[in-house]
Amino acid sequence: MVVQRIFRAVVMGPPGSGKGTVSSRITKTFGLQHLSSGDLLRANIESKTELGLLMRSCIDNGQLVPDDVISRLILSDLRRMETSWLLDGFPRTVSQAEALDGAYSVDTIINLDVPFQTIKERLTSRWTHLPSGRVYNTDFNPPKVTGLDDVTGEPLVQRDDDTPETVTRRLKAYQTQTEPVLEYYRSKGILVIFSGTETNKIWPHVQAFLSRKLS
Ligand code: G5P
Ligand code: MG
Repeated sequence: MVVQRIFRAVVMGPPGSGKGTVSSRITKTFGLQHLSSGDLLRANIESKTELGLLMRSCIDNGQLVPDDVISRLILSDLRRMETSWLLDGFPRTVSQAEALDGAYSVDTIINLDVPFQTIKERLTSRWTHLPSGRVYNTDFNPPKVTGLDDVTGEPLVQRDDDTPETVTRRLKAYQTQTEPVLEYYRSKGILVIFSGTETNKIWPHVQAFLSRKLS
């Protein structure tokens, strides 16, 4: 099904909850353009832009980058995109949510509610193709050839912020800075929560919800 009318959605959830995995399934199934704040920041680090160099230590330490920096980056990319889109990893603070609200009206917030214990186990076995943001997992969705991206054959890497200590800091940042955003959207009546420990069990519910929403 390809989206016919303007539709803007955000995928939220703690680090490692499956935002990237679910976003790529939504993109494939519904043809929505996907923008991930983390992929965008990592692309800046990879190509050594001034912004990437400045933000690197924040990201490697598991802290959020400043609101004004990320809001400017995302809003300027959204202006270049199609009118319908799917955001992943932004907004992550109430101030970012207000900045997004000032520019666009969002139809729905899909929140992936996955227990922290499940997340810690996943992230240490994640492998990423940095140029595309495609993610693999040695247990859950291994690449066809170990260490190589299925599409390009290029090498996969482990993210610098996927060490157990940094994951703990990222989860803490999520609790203190991002959980209040859920309340913000709940009060606007657009928050939908999908709970579970396995993406393959959560996904059919997300798919059914979006099919209903878009039909
Ligand atoms: P990111 O890049 O947005 P996070 O921490 O929010 O990073 P992350 O780590 O990218 O989120 P995800 O996208 O939610 O996780 O999850 P994923 O990659 O799809 O899945 C995680 C792993 O689990 C993968 O290996 C996947 O294959 C596997 N998996 C999925 N489902 C299952 C399953 O059912 N079972 C199993 N066994 N495995 C599964 O942000 C990074 C940093 O950038 C900065 C911050 O510093 C942040 O820490 N940043 C921002 N700062 C300020 N404001 C913002 N808006 C920012 N956005 C990014
Ligand atoms: Mg991600």
